[in-house]
Order: sequence, then C-alpha cells, then structure tokens
Amino acid sequence: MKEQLEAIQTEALEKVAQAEAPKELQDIRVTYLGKKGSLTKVLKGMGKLSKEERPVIGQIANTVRDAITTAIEEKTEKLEQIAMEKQLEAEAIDVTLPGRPVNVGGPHLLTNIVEEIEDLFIGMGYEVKEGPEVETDYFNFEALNLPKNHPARDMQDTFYITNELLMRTHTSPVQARTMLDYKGEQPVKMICPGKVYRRDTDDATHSHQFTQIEGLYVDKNVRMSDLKGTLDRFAKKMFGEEREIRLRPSFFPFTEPSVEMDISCKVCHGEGCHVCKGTGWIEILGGGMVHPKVLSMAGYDPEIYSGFAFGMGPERIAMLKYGVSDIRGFYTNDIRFLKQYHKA
Ligand code: 2NL
Repeated sequence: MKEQLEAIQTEALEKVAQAEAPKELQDIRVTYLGKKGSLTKVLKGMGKLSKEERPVIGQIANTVRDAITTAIEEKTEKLEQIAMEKQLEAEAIDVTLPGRPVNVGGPHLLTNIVEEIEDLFIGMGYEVKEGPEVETDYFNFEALNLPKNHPARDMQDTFYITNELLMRTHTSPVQARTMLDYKGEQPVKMICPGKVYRRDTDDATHSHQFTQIEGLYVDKNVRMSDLKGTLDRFAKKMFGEEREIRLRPSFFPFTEPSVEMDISCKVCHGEGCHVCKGTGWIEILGGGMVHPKVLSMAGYDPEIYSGFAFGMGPERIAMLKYGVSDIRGFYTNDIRFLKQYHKA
C-alpha cells in the first residue's frame, strides 16, 4: 500500500508539473483527491490493514495528500502569475511614443480685439452695454438726429424688415436707449460693442455685417479735450506708446462738432509711405461732441449736460494692428487664417 501511495504521489506531481492551465490542475485534483479519486480509493481500503499498519499508512496518505494539494496550489499560483504577466505585457503602454496632437481651438481674432478694447475702456471707468440687433426706425435713426428723408436712411443702405423695423446700421441705438433708462439724471459712461448691418456688396474692405464699438460719455462739463485725451490713451494702448494722434474736422448727424481721428503711421513715422498712402497718417475712428438735439431727445438737458461720443470698427483696428488685408478673413472661417492669431 505504501508503494501504491508513493506511485500516486509521483504520478500526480508529474502531471501537476506538466499542467499548463488552471483547468488541468482542477482535473488533477479531482482525479487524485476527489470523492472517487485514486488516493481516496486507497484510503477506503485501509480498513483491511492491521492495527499497527493503519497509523503508518494513514500518515503516509496524509503526507501524499498534502504534497499533491501543495503542488496544485503552487502551480495554480504560478500559472496565474504567468497569465497576469502576459496580460500586462499585452496591455503595456509605450510612454516613449510621441503623443497624438490635439487640435486646440481658441477665441476668434475679432473676439480678442473686442475684448481688448473693452478692457481698455473698462479701465477708464466705462460700462459695457449691449442691445438688440433688430431695431426700430426711431432708435436707429430718429433719436440720432437722422430725420425722415435723411440720405443715410436710404433703402439702398439699410436692411429694412418692415417700415418701422430694420437691422441696426450702428450700435448708437444702444446708447440712446441707455440715456433714456438713466432718465437724464445721472452721468453715462459706456461702450457698446456689437454686430451691425449695411446693404453693401462684400469686398476686401466692405462687409454687409461687421462689428462696431461706440463709446459715450455724458456728464456736466464734458469737453472736446476729454474726448481727445481719451482717444489718445486708447490709440497709444492699442497701437503703441510711440503713436501720435490727430483730429480732423468731419461731419456726423449725431455729433457737433465732429472729428475723425488718425494715428501716425508706424511704418514711416509720418514721413509718408505705401501703408499710409503718402500722408503719414492712418484714419481709425470718428467721434465728436454729442449733438444737443440727440441729448434732449434722450432726456438730457443740453444746457446742463454735455457729452462726447465716438465709433470705431474693430475689424479695421485688427486689420491695421495685424496687417490683415481682406475683411472677409474675419467671416469665412478659414482655419488657416484664424489659427495665425491664436494666442499661445
Ligand atoms: C465711425 C463714427 C461715430 C458716434 C459714432 C454717437 C452715438 C450717440 C450720440 C452721438 Cl448716442 N454719437 N456715435 C458719433 C460719432 C461717430 O462713429 O466712423 N464709426 C465706425
């Protein structure tokens, strides 16, 4: 019986050693240690043994069972470890491979310019206000001293929706509305950025929809020199401290007197070159002292209050600042154009 047990152990251990999968080990366990297993069978025959032999054989049987059990456990662990290593190897990430580039978007050039201008005026105490793009004839024209039959109200230039409704042609109605809100009782210091519309044929310098930023400062004792100082600060912050400004007389129905502002050409410093068309100066915006009629229509007594206003096109500002030659670049969403102006 002893030989039988030793033979079982040898055979079982050999099979365990050869096993390549956990399932095989399970089968081995059943074959040798299971209810109908060969070791179990031998143990069942122990009843025939003598009193002296029984404990000896019993001990051997225990040793054999323990040896087989331990061998199966160790081999199971080993196989599991091998399986784990294989899996880890298969799933390994090569951290030295170059990463896949991610396309990161960014704000539009125009958005950046508008925000830059906003920040500049916020720094001088201005509020930023917005208003409707579909306006009434009254707020877009009448309240700005553009009476019926004024040439600027021509159907040729304005997108009319009905007789009374239109796409605003400037952001000035936002300012007229704000003055009315303030009821002629408090200073107004605001800028209003936004989309405006003109019936124009699109080309390199014209667009039927573009952006405007207007500014308005109404208070007691606001003077032309306040306008000049404000615009000088704006120009130097926007284009460089070395830039000079000059104001030329102009005309707008809503300001009197009216001016246009030029900045000195950075290419030739006033000498005259192709950029400034030989003049040494580049026009960047218009403005003036708010017309007394506009003040009184908006509820401000022109005998007590005065104000200045100005308007500019951020597209033009961006074109001058970055040398963009075609306004359509802002609207046609060619990523090759837009990407050049993404901040790092
Ligand atoms: C330009 C010129 C200008 C204004 C806008 C304005 C608004 C009110 C009252 C008076 Cl509520 N004026 N705005 C004044 C002068 C010029 O814009 O060239 N814009 C692109």
